[in-house]
Amino acid sequence: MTRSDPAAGSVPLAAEIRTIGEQAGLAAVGFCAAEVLEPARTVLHQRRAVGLAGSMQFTYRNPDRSTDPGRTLPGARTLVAGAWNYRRETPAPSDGAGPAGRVAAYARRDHYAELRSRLELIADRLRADGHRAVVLADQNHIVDRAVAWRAGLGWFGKNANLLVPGHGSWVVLGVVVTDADVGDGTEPVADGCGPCRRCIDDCPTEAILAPGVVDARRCLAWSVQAAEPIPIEQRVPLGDRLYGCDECQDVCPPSIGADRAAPPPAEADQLDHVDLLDLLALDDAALMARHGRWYLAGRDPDVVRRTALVILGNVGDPDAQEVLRMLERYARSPVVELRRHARWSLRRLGADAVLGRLGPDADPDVQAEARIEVPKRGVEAPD
Ligand code: B12
Repeated sequence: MTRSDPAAGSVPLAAEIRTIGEQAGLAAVGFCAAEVLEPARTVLHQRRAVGLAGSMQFTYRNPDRSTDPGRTLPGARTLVAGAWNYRRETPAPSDGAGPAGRVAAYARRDHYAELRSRLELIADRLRADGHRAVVLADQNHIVDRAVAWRAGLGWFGKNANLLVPGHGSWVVLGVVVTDADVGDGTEPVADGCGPCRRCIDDCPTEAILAPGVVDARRCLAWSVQAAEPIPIEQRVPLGDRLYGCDECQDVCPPSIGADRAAPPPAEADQLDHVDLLDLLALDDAALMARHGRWYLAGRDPDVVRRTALVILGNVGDPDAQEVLRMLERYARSPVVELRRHARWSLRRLGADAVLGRLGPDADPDVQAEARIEVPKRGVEAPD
C-alpha cells in the first residue's frame, strides 16, 4: 500500500499513481476493486439478445469475458482508470478545397496511443514493486466506460458517454488491470445531466432509444464502420460524416461548457477533413496506409469508400464534372456495394444523364433500391 522511501517519507500508492497520471496529462485518474462489472454484463447480454448490438462484436462477442477483469489478469485486485482529453483546435476548412468528409474528433489522430503510453507509466510504477499490470484501452477485454464510472472518473450521460467534470465526454478511456491492492477506490460521480435531453432529441438518426441506451444499428458511428450497406434511411442524415459521429457530444451542454472553460490545446488536429475525390482515387494499399488505424469491418477499404461515395451525393456539387465522373466510375465497379452507394448519390444529385448512360444495375438488390425514392439535393422536406 505504501512506498518506502526514506527521503520522501511514505507516499500512499493511490496518491502516487494519481500524481503519475495527472502529471503525464491525463484528465482524470481513479481506481476501483477488480470485481465483475455488473450491470454492464447484464446489459450486454440483454442488448445483444434484443438485437441492439447489430452485427457488432467488440465487448458483445463474449460479455462474460469483457466484464471480468480476472479473465485478463488472474488474481487482479485493482482497476486503475484513466481518461485522456482529445479535444483539439480545428482549423477552418481552406477555401476552394474540393468536397470533403468530416472525421469525428476522437479519430483525428491516434489518441489511444497517447492514452496507452500514459497508462503504461502507471503500469511501470506498479511493476517496479513486483506487481503485474496490463494496460487496456479500447480493446475488447473490458468495458472501459463501466470501469471509469466505478472508478469515479465521471457520470453516464444520456448519450451513454462517460462525462468527466470539466472535460465533458471529450475523453477516451483506458484501464490498468493489476494484482496490486491500491486501496479503497474512488466514489462514483453524481449525475450531471439533470433533466437535459439534448443528445436524445438532436441525434440525427434517433439512435438513443432511452437514457443510456444506444441502438447501434441506428448510430451513424457504427454505420460507417459496419460491413453492411449504409441503411438507405441514414444516407441523408449522414451528411458529411466520413468516420465517427460527434452529434450527441456537440450538442451536450457540459461538453460545450468544458470547451469554453478550458480551451483545447492549440495543437491542431491532424485529420479533421478528408478530400473525397482524393480518397476515392487511392488504391487499397494507399488507402489503408492513410486510414488503416480506423476500425473498418473486415479491414475492408471499401467500407470507407462507400461512405465517401454517399457523402459525395450529400455535399458534392451536382454540376462538377469530376464529382460525376468519380461516381460513374464507381457505379461501374465490379463490387456491388460500391455500385449501390455510387448510384444512390447519382440519384441524390439528379445526375439523370449519367444514370441513363449506365442503364439498370445487374444486381437485384441494387435494382430494388432504385425503386426507393431518393431526396434530391435542395428539395428535402422541411423538418
Ligand atoms: C461498441 C462500442 C461502440 C458502439 C456502440 C456504443 C454503445 N453505446 O455501446 C458504437 C460503434 C456505436 C460506438 C460509438 C461511439 N463510441 Co464507442 N465503443 C464501443 C466499445 C468497443 C464497447 C462499448 C460497450 O461495451 N457498450 C456496451 C454497453 C453495456 O455499454 P453502455 O452503453 O456504456 O451501457 C452503460 C450505460 O447504458 C449505463 N446505463 C445503464 N442504465 C442507464 C440509465 C441511465 C439513465 C444512464 C444515463 C446510463 C445507464 O450503464 C450501462 C453499463 O455500464 C468501447 C470500448 C470498450 N472496450 O469499452 C468504445 C467506447 C465506448 N466508445 C467511445 C467513443 C469515443 C465513441 C464515440 C463518441 C465515437 C464517435 N465520435 O463516433 C461514439 C459514441 C456513441 C454513443 N453515444 O455511445 C469511447 C467512449 C468515451 C466516453 N467518454 O464515454 C469508448 C469507451 C472507447 C474508449 N476506450 O475510449 N462505440
